[in-house]
Amino acid sequence: MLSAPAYAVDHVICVNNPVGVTCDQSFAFLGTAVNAADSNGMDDTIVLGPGTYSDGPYSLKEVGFHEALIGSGQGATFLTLPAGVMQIYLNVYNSTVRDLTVLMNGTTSTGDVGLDATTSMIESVTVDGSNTSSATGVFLDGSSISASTVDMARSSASFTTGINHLATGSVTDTTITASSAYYHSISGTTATLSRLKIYGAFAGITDMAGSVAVDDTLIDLGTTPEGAGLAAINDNNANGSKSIAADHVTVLGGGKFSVGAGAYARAPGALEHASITLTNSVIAGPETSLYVEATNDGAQGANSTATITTSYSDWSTSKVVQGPNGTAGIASGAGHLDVDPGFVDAAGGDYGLAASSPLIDMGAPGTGAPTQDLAGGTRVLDGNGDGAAVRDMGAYEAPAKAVQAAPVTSVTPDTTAPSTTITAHPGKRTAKRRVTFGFSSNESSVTFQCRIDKQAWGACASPKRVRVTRGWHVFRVRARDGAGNLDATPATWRFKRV
Ligand SMILES: [Ca+2]
Ligand SMILES: [Ca+2]
Ligand SMILES: [Ca+2]
Repeated sequence: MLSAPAYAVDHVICVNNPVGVTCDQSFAFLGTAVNAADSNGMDDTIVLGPGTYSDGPYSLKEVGFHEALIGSGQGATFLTLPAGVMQIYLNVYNSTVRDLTVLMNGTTSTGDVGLDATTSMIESVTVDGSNTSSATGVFLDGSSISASTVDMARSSASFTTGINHLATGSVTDTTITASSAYYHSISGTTATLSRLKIYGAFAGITDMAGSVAVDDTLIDLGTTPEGAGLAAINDNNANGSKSIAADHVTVLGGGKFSVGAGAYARAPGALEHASITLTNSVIAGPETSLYVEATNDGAQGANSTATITTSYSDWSTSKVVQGPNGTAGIASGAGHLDVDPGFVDAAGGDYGLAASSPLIDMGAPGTGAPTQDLAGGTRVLDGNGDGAAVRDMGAYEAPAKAVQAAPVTSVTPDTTAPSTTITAHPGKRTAKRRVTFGFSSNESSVTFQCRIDKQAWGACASPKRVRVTRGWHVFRVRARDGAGNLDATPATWRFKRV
């Protein structure tokens, strides 16, 4: 991954007097600065003061060198253009872009792209295309973006795309709003998405080829019909596989015929394999939670396959469409719940888990990644106070709850006396000088007291041997339980030594 160059070693070009920067060269216009940087045979950092720059479009791409374009902050430094057709506001190659806003003109925006980045790193940038239609906010080719906002028109009629992502790269800590929020393509490449807030209409995350790994992300489809939160799909007769691995993703909203997660391998003239793995996730809004569809025309040499595998996730409905030459299936593993997620305040847009949520500590057991939730908070926490930290389902981890003391069970006082039974004794008439008694009680944990004739009660245990003189005798024994209750009717045996 490319890193931002240090000012000290770069050639610093200043535009419009940025504060606190030592400049090697200064210009009044950004267009002039970009032209200089693109042809000077060295790495450059262009630093922009606050203000609006509209003398582009800008293309920062000197082959063999790394360039950087750094503003004075989102909402302070604006790059914009007058209305025009099919224009790219900022085009960068092998560059870093940071701390600025690209403001897209909504007058004639069809085909426009706010920021087109190849093998570049975008950080803390806002692309505002909220008045556009049929436009794309950010085009990433082998590039990554973090801590940014891509704000396109969201209505289904606007046909906007938030981020179109080719090849390998990451999207992190970013909010995307568009009618179709995020696309990935290019076979054999993986895009890594973490901690995103996605407000879409037709589509949240769509993988057309290759793989997408997404974690700790919220996808809200609004009320648009036929939207899909997670879709592995390419209907263009393109062979190959598309797969999405979703962990801690929450899908909300969706109108008629909407789908939470859909794997589609249905292009007739292609051998397709579409798969989605859903773990620790929540499908709360769409009409059909999980949808798989597979078929082809029979001339592809094998079946097309569509598969969804879920575990430790909350979802309700599913649909399997298996046409000719298709293999479609849903594998529901351990930990499936079908419950109301119990959000903190869904109406107010807070999709954290309330303390009473049935999703708390119901995710996959064990530690490991991810270790942060969508809010950047710690995973894993003990949200139910049972002393064991287990991950929650969905994008947010509920706060830790203090471990509860073991419940105090109310004890009914023991007021029942034990009873005592003599189990062994001499005959009524015996010639023996020493006789033996055995005895027991109906309660355990008792002690015994014995008495012979008029002697005092004394502690004893079974068997008890007693020495007796000739004549009649009486042996008594009584049990005493742990609560101190004493048998009021001692067991008695009368006998005569002859
Ligand atoms: Ca240069
Ligand atoms: Ca938890
Ligand atoms: Ca717990």
